Amino acid sequence: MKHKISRIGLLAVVPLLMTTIVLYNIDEAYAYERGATLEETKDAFVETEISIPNEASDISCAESGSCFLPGEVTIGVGESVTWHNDSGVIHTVTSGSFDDGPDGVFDSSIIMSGDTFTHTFTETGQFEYFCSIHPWMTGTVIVV
Ligand SMILES: [Cu+2]
Repeated sequence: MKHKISRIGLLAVVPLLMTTIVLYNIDEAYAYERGATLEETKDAFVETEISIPNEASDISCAESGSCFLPGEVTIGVGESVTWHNDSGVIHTVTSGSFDDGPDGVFDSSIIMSGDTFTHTFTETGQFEYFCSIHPWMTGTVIVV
């Protein structure tokens, strides 16, 4: 019985180890291919997630700050933010403000229910955004 357990353990560990080694090498190869270090390449894959919840289409989310969850994120240069439309209705993620209009940094156009939008931030700064369908929906991405 003891033998059986260790053999099963080995069967599980060996493929896992091999997968890890293969994945690490793919990462490294990809980094070199782009002329970047492995660290720089890993940084580029850091992704921050923001949820658009069902409550977003109700104006009261503005008071509780829950139109985008979280409403404010801080990321590093070169990192990405992905917005998930977890609600049952359409939204947009548009940089700028409803009063001043889109500033052209990013604009998802319509995000269908269940879909996502990703933007990679290549410069530092504070980026305000809103939903062009529900103007009370606002959020901030701070890039340092
Ligand atoms: Cu919206």
